[in-house]
Amino acid sequence: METDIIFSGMEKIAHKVLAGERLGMAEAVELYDSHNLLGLGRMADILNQRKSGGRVYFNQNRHINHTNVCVNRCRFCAFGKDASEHDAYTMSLEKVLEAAAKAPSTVTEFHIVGGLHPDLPFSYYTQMLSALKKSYPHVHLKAFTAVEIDYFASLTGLRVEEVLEELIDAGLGSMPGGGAEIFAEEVRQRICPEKISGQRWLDIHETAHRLGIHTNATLLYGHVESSADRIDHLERLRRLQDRTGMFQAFIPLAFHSENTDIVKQGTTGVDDLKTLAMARIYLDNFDHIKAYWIMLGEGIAQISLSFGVNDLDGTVVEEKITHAAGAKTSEAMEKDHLIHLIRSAGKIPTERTTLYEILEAQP
Ligand code: V47
Repeated sequence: METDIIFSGMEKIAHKVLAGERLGMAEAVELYDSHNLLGLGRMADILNQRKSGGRVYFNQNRHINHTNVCVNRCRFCAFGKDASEHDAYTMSLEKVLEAAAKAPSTVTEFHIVGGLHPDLPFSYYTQMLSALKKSYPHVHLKAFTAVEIDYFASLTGLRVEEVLEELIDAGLGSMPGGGAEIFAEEVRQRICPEKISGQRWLDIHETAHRLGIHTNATLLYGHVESSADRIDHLERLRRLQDRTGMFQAFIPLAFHSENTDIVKQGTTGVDDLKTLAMARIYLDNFDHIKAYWIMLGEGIAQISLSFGVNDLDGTVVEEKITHAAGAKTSEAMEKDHLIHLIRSAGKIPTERTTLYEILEAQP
């Protein structure tokens, strides 16, 4: 039977997954380490089809990175700078508004993240959100990673809840998934010793969820971690999602090594596809698995739509973080091209808002 061939060597796990049962960590590592890429992909595709019925979501967004000055100098990051470096920058609020003004009027989301600046006051961030909201009331503000929220709490002496409440009052709509990196303590210590712990990242997302704020989650993979570390990361996210249900999308981030302190070739196409498919299979309580084409390249991002992915991010515009680390992709994609990629993968391009309300489906 065809199913026997495609799931060759992974029949027992395939049976369990397709029956809708949860995988344990040991089984997931076994699956991850198998070389049956098509079997893994087929499982993920079947689950994805059941959840999304062939829809692939995308949104029209613009990234705004207000500063690259950062007191945390993570070893994997080529974006963060000391204030004294020649290419350090910090945008005034006028410059932030100018950047926003360059976005086409069809943009529905600003994705705003930056470094941990030693001198900017918390009012800079609340004023930024208020000013953007005033000029663009219809645009959703997906802003600040848990790492930034933690930093604002230490800047102000406020509790995380209080920081979030002030940001919500100023216009915060949801939080992006950055800063999660890898939760496994030993590996996290090696790649970003100054960053908040994985548990702190999870606690801040839980607090945001309690306040009604949806968030995303990421995993930085392809550096010095093992497949067991990756599954451990997914396990911690799955447990939190069981409690809150407020994560929207999971986005694996493929490590780029140029200008970083970690010497490593980039991830491979097979590893990228396996990671996206594993995420769909393991994170059975996440609705959306997102491919970030900026990091994956257009080709792998498109193929991933048959490996469990139901969301393709996005029009983006002016991506800085991955390009500082050597990304060869362009920094933006036209909506029509996104639609073309999705449609020619046999899927239904579906334009969404940040909160996954459907704006336009194009069968
Ligand atoms: O927080 C930093 C990671 C993140 C590198 O939530 C790197 O919708 C690879 O979080 N190689 C920023 N990754 C991107 C991000 C994101 C992207 C798209 C959508 C969403 C979302 C979130 O990129 C950082 C960090 O985790 N990163 N340096 C690097 N050299």
